[in-house]
Amino acid sequence: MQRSFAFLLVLAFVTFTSAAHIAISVGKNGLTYTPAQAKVRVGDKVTWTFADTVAHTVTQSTAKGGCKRLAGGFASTTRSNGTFSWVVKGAGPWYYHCAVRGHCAAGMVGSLTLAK
Ligand SMILES: [Cu+2]
Repeated sequence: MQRSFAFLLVLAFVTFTSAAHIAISVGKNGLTYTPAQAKVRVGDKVTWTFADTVAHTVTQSTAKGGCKRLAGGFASTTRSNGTFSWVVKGAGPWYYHCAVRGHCAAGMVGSLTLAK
């Protein structure tokens, strides 16, 4: 009885601390993020991987589908390789776009929303 209770405690601990790793590719399929919409949980680590011949950014937006940078929001540098990561905090949803000239207007936007 005592042993199974300890096991349950361990199980609960593992369940509550297992943050997921969300992978999003940048520019792999044109001016897009793949996936463009991702479900996340608080504590998850989101990693965008840049792999394109042209440079892009991951820049948090002020509004859904918007091309304006949110002051104090997450923002990567302009790059064509490497990664940018952000750990989910707050209630969301979070919207982001590519700040390279013309890319956001061409539809290069993404969103993160909390999984129910
Ligand atoms: Cu871009």
